[in-house]
Amino acid sequence: MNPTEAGLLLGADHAANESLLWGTYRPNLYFGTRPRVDKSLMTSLMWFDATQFQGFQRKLRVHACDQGDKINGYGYNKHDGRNYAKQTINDGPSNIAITTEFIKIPGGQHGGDWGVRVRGKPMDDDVETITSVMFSLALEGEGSMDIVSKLSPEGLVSPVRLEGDTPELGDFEIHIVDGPSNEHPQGLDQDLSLTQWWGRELPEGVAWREKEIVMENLLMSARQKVSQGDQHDAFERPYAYFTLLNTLTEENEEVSNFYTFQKVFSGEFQFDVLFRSQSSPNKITGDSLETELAQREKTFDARFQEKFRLHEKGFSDEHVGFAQYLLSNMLGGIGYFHGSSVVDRSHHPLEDEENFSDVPIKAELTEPRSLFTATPSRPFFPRGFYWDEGFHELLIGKWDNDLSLDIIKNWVSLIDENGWVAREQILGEEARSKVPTEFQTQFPHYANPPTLYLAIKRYLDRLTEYRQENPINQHTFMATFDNPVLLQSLHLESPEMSKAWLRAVYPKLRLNWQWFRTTQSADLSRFNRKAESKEAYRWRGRTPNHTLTSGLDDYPRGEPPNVGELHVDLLSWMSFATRLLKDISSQLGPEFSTDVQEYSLIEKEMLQNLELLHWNEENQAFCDQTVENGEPIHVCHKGYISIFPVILGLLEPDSPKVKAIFDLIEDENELWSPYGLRSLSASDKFYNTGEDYWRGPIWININYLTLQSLYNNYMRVPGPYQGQAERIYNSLRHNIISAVFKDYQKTGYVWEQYSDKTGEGKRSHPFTGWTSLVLLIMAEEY
Ligand code: 6A9
Repeated sequence: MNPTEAGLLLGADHAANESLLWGTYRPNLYFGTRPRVDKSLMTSLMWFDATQFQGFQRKLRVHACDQGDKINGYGYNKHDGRNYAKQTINDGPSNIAITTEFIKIPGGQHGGDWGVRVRGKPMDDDVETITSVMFSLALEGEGSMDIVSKLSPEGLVSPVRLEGDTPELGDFEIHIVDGPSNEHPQGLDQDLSLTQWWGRELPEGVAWREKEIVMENLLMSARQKVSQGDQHDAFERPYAYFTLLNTLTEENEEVSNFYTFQKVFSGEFQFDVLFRSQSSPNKITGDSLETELAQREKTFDARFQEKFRLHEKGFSDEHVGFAQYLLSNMLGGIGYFHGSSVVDRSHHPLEDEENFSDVPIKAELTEPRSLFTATPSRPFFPRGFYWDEGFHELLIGKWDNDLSLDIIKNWVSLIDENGWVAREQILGEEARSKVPTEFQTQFPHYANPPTLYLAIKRYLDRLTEYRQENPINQHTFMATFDNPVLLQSLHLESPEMSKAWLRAVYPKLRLNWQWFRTTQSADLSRFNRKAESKEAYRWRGRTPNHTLTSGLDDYPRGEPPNVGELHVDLLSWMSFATRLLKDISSQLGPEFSTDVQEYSLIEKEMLQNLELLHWNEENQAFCDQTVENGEPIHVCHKGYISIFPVILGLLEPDSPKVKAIFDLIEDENELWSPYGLRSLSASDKFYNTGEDYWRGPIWININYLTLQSLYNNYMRVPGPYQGQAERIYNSLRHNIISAVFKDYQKTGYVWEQYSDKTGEGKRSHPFTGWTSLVLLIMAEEY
């Protein structure tokens, strides 16, 4: 990289960090903010229904997203990934619909200001509703933070004010401001029209447990108050008892790094939390928050319309609302994670696994790492997954190119010196708390499909498109650094920037590809197999009935697992990855031409072997191989893996094998269902058996791959099966959109997978990772 390019990259990273410093980067919580700093200020919202004494325990759980809270639908209805977000949480059990509306105002040297307006509205007006709402602020790492409002045991007068500073955030103020017409029930010795508060000095690393910490205080407080007075009253008016102990006074001031502010409301309510950076030129106020919220909603709607043009495709306003929900939750699912993970490095990276045990031998905590990533599901999997992320970036990249490049670069930086990146990124204790121990350990010889390359290819496609539409004046782009709107397309606009970005990520990508080729290769010489070259692959890390590394967990394979297996999905991924690297490296400049040639050659070898090793004439499908009684044989379980060579566009449009795969797809006794393609053929003996995870249910990521391939490779390219491709495309697209939309209207959620029998959502929800690709399917953006 020459100095100019390096300078440009740094400049862009600095600029990106400014506009992406703060965000709703704690997606595991209903609402929480943090900056992209390893240890800094973290905020979060929690609440409970304060009308019932017994209900308290369950109700305070409303903090981290949890299916057990029985919320009747929640999620972002609008989120632009940078400056604006609006979420609704329909908490039926507490009879309150809560909205969180968030904006950022960029400017200054520390990521600008932000504000959130929290509102509550009883869902049923006839039911008495008292809601206790808390907002916590926790400071980790260096810095300090103090309440500067006048302290009194009855409570704090609005606006509550805090001041603080940290190395990364500089000096800041936080204001917590009451809305104009809140009503409050009667307290005991505290005045519930004022804000209750509690502060404490926490040791490093425990702030993420804010819910338990606050709950403990509330229980203690309630116990103390009950013991002093009338038990009956406590049952009648629990809201007056479960209030924070305002222990600090001006005389007795302690240093705290953790504060919680509590407000007890009757009926409807509203309050704002405003974060003001000392260095910001335009300080946020309640009034500017109000005006900006209205303005930004309009801007969001207009930009959404411009990007996806759904009305023009015949979709209704309801569909557009649904589509905005999909995009917004993908963006609202973006988080910043930091901490160590558990890795077992005792296995040799080339381990051949003769005895197939993945029992951790020497699981160790790694050095802490950070990751900025989208997540598959806020309540269930609020962390990064390698192959999920490639899918996420297809949507994010379409909406905000540079945000997506930032995330991809983050992932690429996690690829280690051997080319390995862990499939699941469980960074830090908070992330680990969600994963049973036996699932925490990552192994450096385990893979996961390399989908990130696809996201990068889509970036190249956008570049090409952009250059065709906008001939570039190479010398004017520097000016865009000062312009936050243009900033969002810097890497698109500037050839230097895009080349520098590609050159920065390329070496690690190549290393990752080389890691795949060495660690996941299969040994063809051991068994008598006809092949043109040595290009054949096998997923490491198999256990009986599972191939978690493939991403298709319980999809049936050869049993028992053995070193003679060849996996058709992996060779397909490898062919695809090699082709994409060829495309990427050919953009880098003439010095990379030997790489380009190498990819070209290997791609050819892979494609030849794909047909030689994996095509099964009798079944007219692509199949795995295994070894039985010393002989290699095909294991055919028709389903997603049989169609990989077509859905990754590896077969020529006039290949008769394409026709065979199309027939398999269209057959109702095999993959076709009225709601999308099922993962395993209805006529396979394992269909709907065992855990039934990838043995029948419909997954949107694979359906998306199918649609994009039909559209890009088979339907608009002349060939004998063009008509069939178009027919499949149209009905599959229609089926997927109708099923997911209908279920969203019914349940308020989108789901991890869908039933091939009823079209109903199944398992984790909301699951707004790759299921959100339905938006790209609606918009036909492939
Ligand atoms: C393990 C919970 C008994 C499974 O979306 C993330 C991944 C996908 O990458 C993968 O293809 N999901 C799919 O098969 C969710 C994985 C969650 C792992 C959690 C611990 C076990 O509880």
